[in-house]
Amino acid sequence: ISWTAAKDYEDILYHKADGIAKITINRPHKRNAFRPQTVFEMYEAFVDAREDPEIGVVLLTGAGPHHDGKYAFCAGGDQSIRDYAGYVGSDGIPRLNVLDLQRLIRSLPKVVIALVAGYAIGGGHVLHVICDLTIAADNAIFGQTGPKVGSFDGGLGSSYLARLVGPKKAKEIWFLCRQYSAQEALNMGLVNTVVPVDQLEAEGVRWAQEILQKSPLAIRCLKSAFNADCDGQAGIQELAGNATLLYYMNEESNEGKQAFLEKRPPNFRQFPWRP
Ligand code: 2NE
Repeated sequence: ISWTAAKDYEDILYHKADGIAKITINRPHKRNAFRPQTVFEMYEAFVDAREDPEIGVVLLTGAGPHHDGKYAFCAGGDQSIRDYAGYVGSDGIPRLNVLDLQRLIRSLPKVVIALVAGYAIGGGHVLHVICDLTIAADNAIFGQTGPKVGSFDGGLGSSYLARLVGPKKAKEIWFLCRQYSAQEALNMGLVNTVVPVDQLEAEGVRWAQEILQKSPLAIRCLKSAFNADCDGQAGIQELAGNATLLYYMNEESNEGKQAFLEKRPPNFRQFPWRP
């Protein structure tokens, strides 16, 4: 696949090719830990991918390996700039803006696949959890650290994790802060497959290409249906929004609009009340 740089950023790389967008966290010296700037850039790239009708799948990954040979997907929030009330950027304002990014990924009407090589730790682990699919390299290491470093994610980072691996396992992951291998992650349903690290991106592209052969509207509705109950009213809003989208594409809906524009009563009697 021949990637084209879609935009230049400081903390991430953003590429596109043949219906696929690739967002790469590019702070390998920090095991790809994120600062507010990193998250703002990822947010912008995800919005760009959402708005681009050519794009159906987004790959989220981490740059690497670093000079020491180690790989990382993401090691969570950058602890060196963590201060009272959050992570502090160049504007001096503390933020937890990764939560906005989590919601964007959840509600993106396209498939997001995490490609995890090396560490997916802390808030970086949560990022892969909320992606629709995860492909792990054989060197991937998964874990939460919150209670060890004075943090926690009680939102999707715990409730949705519990849906993936079950409540007992999710509590173990958070309470003990252990690290788990790719094979252990596969066994507990935390990832979809494990591949050799040098085949990670190629495997991600293969999965994306397979998805791109499918019906965009079917995938869109399925994603919101899978997420609706866990996402509460916002999930139902998204699912219902898809129903409205489909209705707008239907003659019955068009009759209402046309009648209004033509200043006549709508003729809905021509449409059946289906069983
Ligand atoms: C990821 C892990 C296990 C890797 O260990 P190792 O031994 O392979 O690498 P090392 O030496 O720890 O890290 C390499 C360099 O990356 C930096 C380190 O400080 C080190 O820098 P130098 O000493 O070479 O200058 N680095 C790694 N992770 C960093 C981080 N998160 N922030 C800043 N610098 C980091 C090991 O590095 C590790 O355990 N990292 C910390 C993981 C962690 O606790 N993350 C935060 C969890 S809280 C969170 O993400 C969060 C949340 O809970 C709620 C909302 C938002 C965020």
